[in-house]
Amino acid sequence: MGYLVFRPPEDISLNGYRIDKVNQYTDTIITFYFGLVAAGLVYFIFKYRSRPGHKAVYDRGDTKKHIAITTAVRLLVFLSIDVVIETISFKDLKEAFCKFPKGNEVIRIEVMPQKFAWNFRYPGLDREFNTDDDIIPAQNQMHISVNTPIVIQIAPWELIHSFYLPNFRIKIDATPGMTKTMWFQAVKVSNYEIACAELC
Ligand SMILES: [Cu+2]
Repeated sequence: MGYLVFRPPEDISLNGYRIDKVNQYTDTIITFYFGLVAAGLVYFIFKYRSRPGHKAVYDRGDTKKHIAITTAVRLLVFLSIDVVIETISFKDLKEAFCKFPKGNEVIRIEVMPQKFAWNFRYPGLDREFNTDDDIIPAQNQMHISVNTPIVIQIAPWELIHSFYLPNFRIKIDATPGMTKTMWFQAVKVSNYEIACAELC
């Protein structure tokens, strides 16, 4: 299917293409339906306008025929938008995002939210957070290895914030009282932005 021109930030993650695919499908299908509805509206306004020899009438659209057409369109929209997007999303969750990597090569990082900033903590050699060998880099800096699964957890602090890595297609809300985890993997070496997607 040919997609509309839409240029997301460069994707350098293993599974980011899945997010892009859902976004592109959503953009394409809603643009198609919007175009269809807008064109129909213009066409019918013109066709049934008041003019000499033709009086405009008010129609409640509640005859059996109208209800049948409306139901068919609703069903079509539900099946081609909602059902398709849900199906792709659940497949992505099952095959990638909820399938957390395990093993010694996994790097764990704790993300500690702060107003307008992010702090990070690495567990050190013992692989446990909150021990003497934890490593804390300079503020707003997260260093990761390429081609290595990274599991991040957001500390459940009293702050609303949203951890956003546009180039990895990763976005997690920091929610007071909840420790949230997510994983991703880089496939390219470079420097990328760490953003916040929620005014803190
Ligand atoms: Cu924020």
